[in-house]
Amino acid sequence: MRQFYEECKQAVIKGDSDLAQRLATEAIDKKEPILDVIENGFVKGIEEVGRLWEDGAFFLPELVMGAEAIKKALSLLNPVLAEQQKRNFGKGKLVIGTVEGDIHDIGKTLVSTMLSANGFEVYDLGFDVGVDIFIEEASKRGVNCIATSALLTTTMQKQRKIVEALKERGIRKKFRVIVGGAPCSRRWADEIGADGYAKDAVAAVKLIGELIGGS
Ligand code: B1M
Repeated sequence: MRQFYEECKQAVIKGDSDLAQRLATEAIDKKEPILDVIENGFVKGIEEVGRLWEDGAFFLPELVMGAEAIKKALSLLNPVLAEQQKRNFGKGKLVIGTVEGDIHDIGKTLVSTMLSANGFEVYDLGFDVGVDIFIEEASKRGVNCIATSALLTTTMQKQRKIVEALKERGIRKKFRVIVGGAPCSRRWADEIGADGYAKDAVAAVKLIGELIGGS
């Protein structure tokens, strides 16, 4: 199994979308545990791409190709993940999106998939979502939670803006606000007055279940 995860990781590092798709199909055909394949294989690959880019060994084209490869694999794996994880303990409704100025959506989509699979009613607003859009959509759809993803140290400031805007409009108490994404932390959530932080998709399901699952 370890060898198979390594092949998935290498496919992303090489930016080989065809290979990534073939390996994803193989994992599905062999009924592998899809969350493990994603986290121990493909995600390890994109993390390594990020490291190589930071070290100056990779340039933007390699970063983009790695992202394309993992996205191709996830487009096949996410629907199967949703089936494998299907449970029904969630009752809450939420909006989720990547904040304005930020187009990183791989992790957000994974979180969104896992939440849907666990019975939550999820409105995925996509990426580069403005503060007003988050609030308007949350109000319009009558959700209990606004879940925000940010991958850049610059764009994470928009998570603070969402909390502030809710306060300014006198509707802060209507929504639980959750933050996630690589630069975020529990400390960041506390600092900006959010209701919680989750480090990954599994933690997000648990946290949101605790906060709004019974509502
Ligand atoms: Co970008 N990028 N990128 N990038 N990129 C990072 C984030 C970076 C850390 C790379 C690095 O320096 N090592 C760096 C940010 C540095 C910083 O802010 N200090 C960076 C940069 C600088 C940039 C650009 C500025 C590069 C440039 O153009 N010069 C640019 C910005 C574009 C923009 O958004 N405006 C850019 C562009 C891109 C691509 C388009 C090429 C591509 C994104 C493609 C896409 O998403 N559609 C990309 C990628 C792929 C990365 C890295 C390599 C990988 C991100 C990823 O998908 N990880 C990333 C390095 C890294 O993070 N190690 C990097 C896999 C994913 C499953 O994990 O998203 O962390 P993640 O999600 C996890 C958890 O964080 C959590 O659960 C997920 C599943 O476990 N989680 C949540 C996420 N959201 C959550 C929400 C929750 C709860 C949990 O509740 C609401």
